[in-house]
Amino acid sequence: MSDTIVALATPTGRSGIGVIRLSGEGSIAIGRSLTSRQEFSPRYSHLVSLTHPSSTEVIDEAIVTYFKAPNSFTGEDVIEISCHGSPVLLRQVIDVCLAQGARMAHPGEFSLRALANGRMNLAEAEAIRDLIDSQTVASARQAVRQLRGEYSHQLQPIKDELLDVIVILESALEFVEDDLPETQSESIKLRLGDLVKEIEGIAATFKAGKLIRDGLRVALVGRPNVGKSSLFNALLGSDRAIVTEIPGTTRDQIHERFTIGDIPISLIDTAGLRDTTDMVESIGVERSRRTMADADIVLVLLDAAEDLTAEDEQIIDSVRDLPHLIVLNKSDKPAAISVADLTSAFARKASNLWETQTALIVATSAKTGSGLDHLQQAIVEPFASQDASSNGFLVTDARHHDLLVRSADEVLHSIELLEQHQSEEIVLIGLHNALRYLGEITGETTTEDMLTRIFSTFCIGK
Ligand SMILES: Nc1nc2c(ncn2[C@@H]2O[C@H](COP(=O)(O)OP(=O)(O)OP(=O)(O)O)[C@@H](O)[C@H]2O)c(=O)[nH]1
Ligand SMILES: [Mg+2]
Repeated sequence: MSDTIVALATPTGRSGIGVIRLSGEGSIAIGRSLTSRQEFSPRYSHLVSLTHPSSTEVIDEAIVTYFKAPNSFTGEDVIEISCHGSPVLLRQVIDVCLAQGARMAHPGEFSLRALANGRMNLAEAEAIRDLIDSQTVASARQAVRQLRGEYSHQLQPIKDELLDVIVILESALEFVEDDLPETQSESIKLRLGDLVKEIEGIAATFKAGKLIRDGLRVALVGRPNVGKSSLFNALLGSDRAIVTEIPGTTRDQIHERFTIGDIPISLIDTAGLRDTTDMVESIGVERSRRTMADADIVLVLLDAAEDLTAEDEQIIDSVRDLPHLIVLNKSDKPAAISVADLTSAFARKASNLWETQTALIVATSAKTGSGLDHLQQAIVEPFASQDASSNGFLVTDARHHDLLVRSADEVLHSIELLEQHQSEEIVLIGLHNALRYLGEITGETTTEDMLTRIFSTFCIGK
């Protein structure tokens, strides 16, 4: 018998309603002990007075809904109690549930039980987590697709095809004395080659999928006073960071989130980079350097109204091997440097300093807002997916991506072994691995249906 778990299903804090969820065999008994009601009809809302079991004190008026096993989210008896959303009250109700024999649920434990009871597969359970965590409409949409079983939908034909090939090779192993006939071996190689393309095609959507789910970390760096905090505020559309004309205003980093199109952006304002004897500022400078290394893209700000300084050059040099953009800010002021000047400076120095790439340069004014659209496009462009083959379904999870890549590698390796005329036994190892990796995405064990498939091709009596 599984123990009964309880948790608050809505966020902590004050709200109109707060929902407490119980799952397990003891749920219904706990529901009874909290109310004067003895029977709950499944899937009906019952308006009840919640009372403390040890006294007759009424705690709240609530709606109780009973989901009878196995027709519930977890597959067990589930009771949902919708109370008024007072943290004090909700705590009290949970305490009563605990006193009546429930225990606090671990994170994700309701979904885990749903998985254990076959109510959903692993990819679907992961989709629930992603849906709750999603930061944009696009990532929520992907999670819903995955939740509705689209993974199985995408992977099933691939798994079927892989199984077919496995069956042929297993049968050959069993019945054929010599090697596979050349024609059959050729056709198997072709079929496996197509499979590799299909698996790799799905895996390739991860670039776009990761982008809409996790987004990008974008760091603003530059020497003091070039307008990092001003640009930070302008991109967010709020006066979040302190801006003054005093160099060294920003001491600590500030993170804020916003979106560019469908892509969540975590924007980081940093302390201006310079040699300083000020203790606090130098810690800030050290942090800025670390942030640069961790960012998906670094925006190096320059002041368009001042000549390039040695500090600017040092900063540009330090991001040379990192993905970065050069932002020529304060472009509303009379220009001391222009995009054209900088481009030719880069070209001149191409042999030594900025040799690896022609940096993209964008002119902006944090003051007037000019160039901000262009900058936003330039930030996301290198990450946007060029591949349109995905029919809209995207792999968003690194675990799934890893399994797809490993699966494709195994199939590729098997093709190589076939080409070397290795025995079916050896070729099959990789194909079984590939199938297992695909099965791990949805969390199923494929062994049993594989056996059924294989034996169904055997003749009676064998
Ligand atoms: N004209 C003009 N002034 C700007 C622009 N961007 C920033 N400024 C001014 O430049 C000064 C410095 O701006 P900040 O945003 O504090 O600069 P910062 O790079 O964050 O500076 P530190 O935090 O000291 O490293 C302020 O007086 C801003 O008003 C711009 O695009 N045009
Ligand atoms: Mg600043």
